[in-house]
Amino acid sequence: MKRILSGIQPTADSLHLGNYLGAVQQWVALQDGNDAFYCIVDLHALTIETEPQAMRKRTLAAAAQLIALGLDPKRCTLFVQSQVPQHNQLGWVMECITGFGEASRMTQFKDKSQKSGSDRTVVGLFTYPMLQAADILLYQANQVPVGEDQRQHIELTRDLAQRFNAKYGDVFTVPDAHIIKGAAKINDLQDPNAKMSKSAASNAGVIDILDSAEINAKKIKSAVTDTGKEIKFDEKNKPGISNLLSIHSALSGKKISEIESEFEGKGYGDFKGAVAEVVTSYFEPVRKRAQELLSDESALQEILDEGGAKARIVAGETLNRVYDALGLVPRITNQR
Ligand code: ATP
Ligand code: LTN
Repeated sequence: MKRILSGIQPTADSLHLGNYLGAVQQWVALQDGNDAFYCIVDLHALTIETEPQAMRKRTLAAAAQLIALGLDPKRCTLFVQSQVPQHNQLGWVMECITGFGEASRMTQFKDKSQKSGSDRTVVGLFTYPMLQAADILLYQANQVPVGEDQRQHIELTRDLAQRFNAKYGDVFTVPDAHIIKGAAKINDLQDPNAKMSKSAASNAGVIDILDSAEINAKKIKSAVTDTGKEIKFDEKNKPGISNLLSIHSALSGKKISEIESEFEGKGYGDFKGAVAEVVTSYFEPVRKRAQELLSDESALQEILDEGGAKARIVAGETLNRVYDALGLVPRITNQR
């Protein structure tokens, strides 16, 4: 069985359509026939200043949404990163084998630090990819299902695993990114050249899974489209329409070409109406289920506790091997 690992940050009250299509839809599919670990990466979310109450609420809301979207805690291990201390411990080791220049080249760091300026950029944002590498390598993951924006971080993780193995002996599985063509980058409905993002300046182009059907239908109907009137997939000249075609196709299961011929001779209005229908009918039951799950927080916490216990066993085994390979002197008694 292959080992799968992925993570999502609790940085917003709701997950968005890009998170689902780029990542979580694959997480759900990969539960079967694999040994899958999925992690709510709250420590990564600390790189953005958050109110403690919001952090707690968002972590539980992320768990509820992941389950409502199809993760089954009986078929996968769902856990919270901060409950598994080995992530920080291996994170430090990763920091000690990463070059400063190498870390400085990470585009997510460059983009995010540029936006906030160096005085407001925390060091944790710089070391973020090394903690992410630890998340992955602790579980000896073979595959990491993520959206396109994470490709560089997975590349770094592979480099670090190979570097460690070459120097200290074969400890880590070198993971592959699992990135699905078509859904790997869903764009903002108001700015179809930018990725749909939780941290976007405006929420007008972001489809939140926990929003009502009315709100989401309205956002889709006011999506920015291109001049012209053909419903045709052409990312360069028609980024808005192409984005909507990708969304429709990923949720309806229809091929892009099928959707194009269905709308031949019809206008943008008809097409947007159909996309709104596909999206809202898909997520309406998810929203209801997530709200039900959120009404029993202790049941959610129990699921996460159980996941954490399973994760600590696997993570602990890897960390012991790492410390041993590095020559750190082990404790001879487990007491205290
Ligand atoms: P932010 O944009 O604020 O950094 P995010 O929306 O990217 O946050 P994350 O928790 O960082 O959310 O990402 C969770 C997963 O969702 C990752 O695998 C990421 O690649 C994927 N993802 C995020 N946005 C998109 C998108 N627009 N299209 C496809 N996949 C996406
Ligand atoms: N950086 C990722 C979140 C993340 C992650 C991981 C993804 C943290 N640790 C491990 C895959 C595997 C992001 O989506 N922004």
